[in-house]
Amino acid sequence: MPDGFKIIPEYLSPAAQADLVETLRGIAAEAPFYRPVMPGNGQPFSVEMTNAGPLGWVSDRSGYRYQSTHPSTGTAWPSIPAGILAAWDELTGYPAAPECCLINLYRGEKARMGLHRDADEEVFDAPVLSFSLGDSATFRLGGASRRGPTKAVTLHSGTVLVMGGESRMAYHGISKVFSGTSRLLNGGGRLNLTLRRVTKPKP
Ligand code: MD6
Ligand code: FE
Repeated sequence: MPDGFKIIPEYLSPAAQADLVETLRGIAAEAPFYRPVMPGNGQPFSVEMTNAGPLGWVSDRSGYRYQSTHPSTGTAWPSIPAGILAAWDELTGYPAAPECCLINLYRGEKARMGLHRDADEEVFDAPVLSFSLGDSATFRLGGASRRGPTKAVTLHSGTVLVMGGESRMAYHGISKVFSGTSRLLNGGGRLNLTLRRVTKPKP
């Protein structure tokens, strides 16, 4: 595995996972999950999304970007849960808080996320941190180019992934979600929280 790439299975206890799902229920009540579309062709994502934090990551026909409001309700995104902010401090040691907590919802056998890089931020010196909840999934980690080999890692509920250092700009994606492997979410499926610093911290 590349330098700076770390997987921490069972970082969240079953009780902490249940608490976090409850908190996310509240966030989704304020900022409903919606299905983004691809820039250009407007093809819908197979994953539904919402955000917490001062800046949310969105995609629509005009492109990918960060914005402070929900694209359909027009209101500010809810705050990032306190426990998640504490985990960011503990695991990244970065001297500023994350600004975006992207929340991905995978429902049904066809939900996946193609190979991509997290590259819409202004700064890349902070790691990206991700939390997995619910059904297990296959995470694919590639390298600096979209072509080339990938390694498969299974992410189970409660796992935290750190992509820092050399791995920060690596291609990655979710190739499969294994339906029925967790009972954490009512109705099944998988949630992923991806935390990122977007802007350069003020000195
Ligand atoms: C997912 N994760 O697990 C999608 N990106 O559903 C990501 O795209 C991701 O897990 C950057 C760093 C960690 C991640
Ligand atoms: Fe990503």
